[in-house]
Amino acid sequence: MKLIIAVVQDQDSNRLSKALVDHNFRATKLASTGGFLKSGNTTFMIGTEDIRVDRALQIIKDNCKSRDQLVAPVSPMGGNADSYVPYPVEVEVGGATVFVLPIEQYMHF
Ligand code: 2BA
Ligand code: 2BA
Repeated sequence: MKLIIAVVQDQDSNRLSKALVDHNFRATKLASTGGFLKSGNTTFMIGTEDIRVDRALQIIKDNCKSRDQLVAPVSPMGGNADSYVPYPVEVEVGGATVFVLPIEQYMHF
């Protein structure tokens, strides 16, 4: 079995959740925060059999869009003025950042 960890944008999380259920995948959703933008995103944990991993990845791909997001400048007060960017910067976020990990044991008590 594998554990798929997928960080997706909040806007895509309901659609992805529904698609996973529709395709009979079990999943857990966690509310998370991006280290860079410091805004909310959603982390899915999906435990599944090896042969179904590709299908799960395709569902994630089909349901998560990439979007441009503006990063507001943060005041250098108390921070490092060297890295201060005085104007908003656009970054491309997503569709999804995905990790696939081996599961040593899967138990359900
Ligand atoms: P954030 O950390 O809020 O990052 C949002 C977007 O900002 C990233 O989109 C990327 O385009 C940009 N970005 C992030 N760190 C950067 C940096 N050090 N320099 C320049 N630009 C940077 P994505 O790459 O699509 O990532 C979306 C979210 O996925 C991230 O939100 C983070 O929560 C997660 N993520 C991405 N890569 C990860 C990794 N290697 N490990 C753990 N989480 C990761
Ligand atoms: P939920 O996804 O809210 O699922 C609650 C219960 O609904 C499950 O109990 C199971 O009895 C049923 N269920 C869920 N998905 C189903 C499906 N596709 N088809 C038929 N029945 C389904 P548990 O199996 O005890 O799971 C409790 C919670 O543990 C789940 O909450 C989920 O958050 C997590 N979970 C279970 N299996 C997982 C997996 N393979 N990967 C990630 N999270 C899992």
